Amino acid sequence: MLKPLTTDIEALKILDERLRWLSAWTIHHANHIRYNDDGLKVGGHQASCASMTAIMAALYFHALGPNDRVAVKPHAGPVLHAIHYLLGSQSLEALENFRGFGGAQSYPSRTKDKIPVDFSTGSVGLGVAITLFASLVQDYLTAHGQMDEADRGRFIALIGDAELDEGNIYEAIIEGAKHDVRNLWWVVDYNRQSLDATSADRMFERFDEIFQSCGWRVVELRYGKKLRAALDANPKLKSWFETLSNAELSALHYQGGAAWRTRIEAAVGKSGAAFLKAHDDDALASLFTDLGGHCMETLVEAFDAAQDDVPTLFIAWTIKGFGLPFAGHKDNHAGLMNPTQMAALRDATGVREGHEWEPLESLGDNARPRVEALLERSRIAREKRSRAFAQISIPAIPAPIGEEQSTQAAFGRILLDLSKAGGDLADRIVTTSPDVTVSTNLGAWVNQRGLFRRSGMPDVFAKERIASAQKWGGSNKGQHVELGIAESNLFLMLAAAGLSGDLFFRRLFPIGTLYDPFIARGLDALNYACYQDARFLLVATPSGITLGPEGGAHQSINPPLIALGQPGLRHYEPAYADELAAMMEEAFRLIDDPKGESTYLRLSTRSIKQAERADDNWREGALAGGYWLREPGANSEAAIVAMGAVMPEALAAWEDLREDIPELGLLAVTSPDLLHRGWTAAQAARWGGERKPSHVELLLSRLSRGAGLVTIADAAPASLSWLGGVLGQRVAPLGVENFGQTGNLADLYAAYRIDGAAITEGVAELLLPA
Ligand SMILES: Cc1ncc(C[n+]2csc(CCOP(=O)(O)OP(=O)(O)O)c2C)c(N)n1
Ligand SMILES: [Mg+2]
Repeated sequence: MLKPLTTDIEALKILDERLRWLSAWTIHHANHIRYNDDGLKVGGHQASCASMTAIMAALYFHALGPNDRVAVKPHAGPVLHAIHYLLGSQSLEALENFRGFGGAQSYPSRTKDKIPVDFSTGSVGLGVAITLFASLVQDYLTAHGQMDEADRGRFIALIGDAELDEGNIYEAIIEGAKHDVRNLWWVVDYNRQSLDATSADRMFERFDEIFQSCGWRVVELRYGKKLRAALDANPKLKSWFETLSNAELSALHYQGGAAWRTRIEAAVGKSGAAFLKAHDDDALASLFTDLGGHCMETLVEAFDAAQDDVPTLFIAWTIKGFGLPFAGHKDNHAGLMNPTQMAALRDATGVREGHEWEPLESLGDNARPRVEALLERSRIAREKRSRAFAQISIPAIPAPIGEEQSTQAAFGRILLDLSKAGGDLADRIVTTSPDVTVSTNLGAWVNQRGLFRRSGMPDVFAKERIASAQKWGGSNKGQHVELGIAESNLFLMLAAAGLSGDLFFRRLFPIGTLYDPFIARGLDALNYACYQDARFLLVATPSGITLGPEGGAHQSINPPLIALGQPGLRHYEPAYADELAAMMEEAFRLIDDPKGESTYLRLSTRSIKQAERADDNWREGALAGGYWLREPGANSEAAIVAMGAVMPEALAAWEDLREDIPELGLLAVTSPDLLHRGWTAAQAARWGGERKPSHVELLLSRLSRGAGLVTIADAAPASLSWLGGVLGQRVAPLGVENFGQTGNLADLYAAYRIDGAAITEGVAELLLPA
């Protein structure tokens, strides 16, 4: 049932026009007015903004509720800033400094922008899909009684039509269908143009079918009221109009009334005569721009009609650059109006020269209070909220007992023990995995805590009494979200769950598991999660060539390097179970620390003899990135530097060489990432006058200046070889630079030269006189 139209459509139209003006002006100011001292193009997307000002006005000033959250298409960032400027939550300085240092960001950014940004966007497709996972997290929280039903909101993505080519969107809706997601509105700004040109025609017909088969309602807003009436009155004209290709339609929008007339005359002949007579060229141009996405009545009606929780895709037809001189031109994506064109737009909008930034400039006495009333109503709903942290006490996590263990098995044990012990942390942990739950050792945890399914899922095998180690029943109290094999979805799920404190005021402790090599599959989504400062624990296992016979395409080499270059993600690579326990405790603490970050644990299936500890002194070093597993002698000339699963080889080589080189040390690196960060931070601090050596400098200064380091890891050798640069020590880097061969460990380690013999040779070479 349609809700009656109580909305002040006229006031919304005024706001639409204001948004078009202010977004264009903000970009113009940054490009043509602000002093540019380096000559670099500033840029901005006036056409992409103009395309969706009506949609955004209808949403922000009419349809959005206080708990609704929106991902705005990156290139409409200036419209979002304009909205907040009108609402009083964006400053003039930030707009004047659009795309400048500290100013309003090019693309909406949660962490860098001062206005409330619900989801950062920029890499197209990701902002769309995260809304789906945020909705899933909301369902999770309400089902678990951690969030009030009354605080539920809707998740909205404003999408560019070309953005729909991003495959991650389809991975997301497939996953969403399995979980019966709801409370989603995705609004496509269907301007039929991408960056390069007009977009291909054929595929778009299919999009609605794809969405519908995933359980979505598809609402096409093709026509505005006026255009629909005109075309309905003239069926021939309508069928001709509907055969126009994207390129033809865009070209006509650009060319204007006279071109429409010529084409209509040629296409429908006499049956169009009366219609053409009734419209002069200007009226024709204006009528044909009355597409659904520019017609306020149509938009408001459509949003009002979709008040249930069925996920809904709105396809709103628009014109890229609507109302601007390059409307419809295929090259307008990064097009900027020149000063003359800008002045014409200013005059047409009724803005006086010199008053360009006035929010409600030149509004008459009649319109002003009505527009102000709309703004006032929306203001309450759009305030920036502070981030919420759980502030729970993270319990000490004891190391699992066992003389021989793999870090992967220890991970499973730690979670199982946590679950059994219960408590705040265990209740707030949510695990997720793309179909590798069992093989990454999450199984015991899932047996304890269950799968999350909003509407329940029977464990058929258990019911039939078929023996299985794994329970596989779902309920709305389960704490594991099982995903299909789509690593991009894993990272988007971690992003959404990792923002639960920000979005829902309830911090979860998300843990995601996958095989280490497949991080690469979801890398942009991982980066996207970190960019928004989502907090989670990523457990990647197995890793390296140490998985032996499993081999081949499952071997991972470069993730430590990826982690080294990824802000917001701390890499730990433990060799022993006690290190892992300390790291997990630290990772949970970091999730809940306003200044914390996410953690990536690179684990292994190799069972190794555990370290005998005389005390706890190793712990602090292990958390800081490394510690001396075997102390070097005074002024030592050499050290073995090893990370993770190859520690037994390093220890054995150390034992062998000790007789000849009694001062030889063995440095266990637990995080090249932290060592490197500490090194550069200490250097930066020195320039500021603070002289405090970093952890890695302290570690390496135990050796002589000219000492040699043999570095070894089951990873790219560059993960550790940089250590030679810290104090200028020489390095023999061992590691894996090739992959794809199966084999047992001895064969593989020998072939790739990460065995004891290679270490011995490396040490010998470094100690031999040149
Ligand atoms: C992952 C990714 N690839 C490429 C780009 C560069 N890019 C920015 S916008 C755009 C085209 C967008 O077209 P559309 O989604 O239709 O948006 P419009 O500007 O037409 O509204 C491209 C290719 C990007 N931002 N992200
Ligand atoms: Mg487009």
